[in-house]
Amino acid sequence: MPQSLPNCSYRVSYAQSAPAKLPDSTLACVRFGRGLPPADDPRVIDVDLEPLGASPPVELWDSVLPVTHGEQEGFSYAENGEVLFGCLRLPEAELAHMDHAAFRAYVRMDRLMQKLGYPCWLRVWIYMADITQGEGDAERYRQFSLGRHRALSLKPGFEQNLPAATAIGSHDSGLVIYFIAAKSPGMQVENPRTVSAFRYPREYGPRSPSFSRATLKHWANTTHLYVSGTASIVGHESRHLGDPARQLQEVRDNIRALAQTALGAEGQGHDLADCRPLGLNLYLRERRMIDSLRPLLPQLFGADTPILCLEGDICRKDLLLEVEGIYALPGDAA
Ligand code: 3EB
Repeated sequence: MPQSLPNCSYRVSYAQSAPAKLPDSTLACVRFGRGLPPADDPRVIDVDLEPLGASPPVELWDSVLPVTHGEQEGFSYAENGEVLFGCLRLPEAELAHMDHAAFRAYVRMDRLMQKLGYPCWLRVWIYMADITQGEGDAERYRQFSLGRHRALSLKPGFEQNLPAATAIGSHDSGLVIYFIAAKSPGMQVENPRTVSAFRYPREYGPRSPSFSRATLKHWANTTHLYVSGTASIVGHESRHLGDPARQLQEVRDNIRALAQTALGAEGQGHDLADCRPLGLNLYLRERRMIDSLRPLLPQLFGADTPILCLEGDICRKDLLLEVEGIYALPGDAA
């Protein structure tokens, strides 16, 4: 059989439900929803955020190379020689000191990556219950950021090598962290319209959130831009308080600025509209916002863009929504 060179060792797709039995080629199967029946495959990652509307709530990461999967260091993981997918779940009982829990989680993540030979972080997803519970510096999210910073700042130059991230409040209890890592580094991309999160002023917490706005990664024959959870922030301030439609527009402008920065670094004179979205997630603080926002989605993010809408808390109380996703830069053959 003629073999064509794959553009990339994995594919992302969406489904209405998870396959009854995952094929050997699955790296990860992320199921969004509440009250899901338990799965017995460690590659299934359950995130208890309610999907809104008809969006297919299952994200499948499928490999074109042989996959090894298992459990180590408390993580479930799957790898294919190019990319490592890892997942850690912490029950509420282990989160009494969120700063310490975050520190330990990041140290363990790093240990797993080193051990399996994927030392380079690309992207991390963090879902925790009650993300904005607690006042001032005692807020869970701020305590999480404190511990994450303590772990990541152990490495010299860490602010030039931060993973893209999403941090969203989930519903039931506990913490789920999953991540992708590679054998060689991606490139951190920051947004000229917003202050880098790792340089936020003190008012947002005792230590700033250690994540990049996006990571750009060259694969065999394509380049992927992993866009962090992007909110209606300009400079370091939340914009358009109380107005979800204008927040969504500001988010699009931020994602466009990120894409332009990434494309500029690649020496490409393209725009966001030339990039191919593999999929976006839209997180809404209040589910009722979906009705007014849905008509805006095609015009802001493209008519054919798969968008999964989820009800979830944003980690700043004045923000109503956030968008994250993956884009393939122009020039791949797919
Ligand atoms: C922001 O830009 C909004 O702490 O990992 C977005 C994505 C946000 C990731 C994180 C936080 C994080 O500050 C919040």
